[in-house]
Amino acid sequence: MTTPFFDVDPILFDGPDSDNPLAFRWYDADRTVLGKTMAEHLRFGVCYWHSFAWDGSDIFGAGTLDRPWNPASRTGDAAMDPMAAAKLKMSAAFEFIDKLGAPFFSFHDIDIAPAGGSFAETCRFFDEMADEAAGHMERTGIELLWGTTNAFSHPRFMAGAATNPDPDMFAYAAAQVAHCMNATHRLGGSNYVLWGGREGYETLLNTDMKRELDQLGRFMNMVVEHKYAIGFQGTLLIEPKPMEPTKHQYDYDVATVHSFLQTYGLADEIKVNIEVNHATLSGHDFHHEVATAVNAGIFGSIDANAGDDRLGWDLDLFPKSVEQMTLGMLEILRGGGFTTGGLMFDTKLRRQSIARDDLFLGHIGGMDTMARSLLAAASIIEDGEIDRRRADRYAGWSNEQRILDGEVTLQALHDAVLGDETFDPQPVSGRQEAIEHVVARHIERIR
Ligand code: XUL
Ligand code: CO
Repeated sequence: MTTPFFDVDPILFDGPDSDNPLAFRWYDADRTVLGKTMAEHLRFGVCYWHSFAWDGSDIFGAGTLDRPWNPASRTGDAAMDPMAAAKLKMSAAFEFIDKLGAPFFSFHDIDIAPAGGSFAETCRFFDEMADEAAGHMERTGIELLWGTTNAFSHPRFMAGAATNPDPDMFAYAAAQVAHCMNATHRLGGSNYVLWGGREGYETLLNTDMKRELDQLGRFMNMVVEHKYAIGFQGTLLIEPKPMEPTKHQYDYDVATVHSFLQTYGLADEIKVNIEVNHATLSGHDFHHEVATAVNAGIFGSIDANAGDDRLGWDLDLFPKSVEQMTLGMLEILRGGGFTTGGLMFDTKLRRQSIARDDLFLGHIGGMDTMARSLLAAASIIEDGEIDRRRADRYAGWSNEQRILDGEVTLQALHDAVLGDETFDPQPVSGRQEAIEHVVARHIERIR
């Protein structure tokens, strides 16, 4: 056993009245809610990149965080052998996830292993670190929610990966994805995520959008073919995002991804990984994105985080708004909950949060926000008033199903309205304020 990195004891549930910042007030893993435990509903995961790979830098300044394995961080040791650094990082990551009590983790290929001098050497490093992860998983019982490929940070991908004008870059990204999918399969991953980091454009003046979308469609079909070739049982997920880093990203939002999947014959093969702050960036509410995915039958998993009302860049903050997340959890529960997906904290500390236990405080706050939101959403569902009010708004349709069944023409409706002089439908209140009061009451009263 290596020396612990975090001077923190395992995090326990201590109840809503607790003042202990290193305890859960709402996340009680074994508590039953709507017939399942909280742990089964929420399926929490910790991401490797922001929590362990990120150095604390922003576009104006250098790495502030205490990450001895990362030479670009404040305490980084440039002399450390890269594989020794990767192993130190991994033991700290598993120590953290284990003490936090999250059942899952996720990684990009480049988060867990250093780059080699060639693709073959990079693959050797990566495979050794995947084996190392298997050992930690075996020892702790932590499982892999998803693996993913970083085909956006290296300069070779500056003009995209699958959508790159150069087929050699497409080939490089394909090789990387195949290798990372194989490792995700070996590690028993529940999902494989594809975020189109630079699959988009800066200007149409130099971009053939139709060609790039066709390239992306072929790439995703190759990913599906590979899934079957290796027998991977997990779910493939695309993560929508409207912009950042490129001015326009092709996977703009859930509806755009659904249309892309339909166009390229992939709608039964790939689902979505919805990120809360990406929803905000696309001009949608988080719960809108969840409901859109559920309606389309492509709801998969969540990257749970938040933005900031006054800062534009994708900040990936830990979620704090119980109201925002209650509305999201309500749509997740209405959709039947997670199957292979879960709640991944694709989140970052603030650049000034440099104490080692800050990482615990961020995750505990996020998990409590989600647990409290689950309780509020479950309470809304059990109570039934909101669902009743919603159903009531459409009650008139129960006598008019034939319109929707195609038995009535536009002309027939015209003739019927024209022929009935007493026909004068009256508007009724949407009762939005009343329903918002109901939501507030549930949030206030849950315990
Ligand atoms: C970027 C983002 C990624 C994906 C995985 O905005 O969310 O970290 O979750 O590549
Ligand atoms: Co994400």
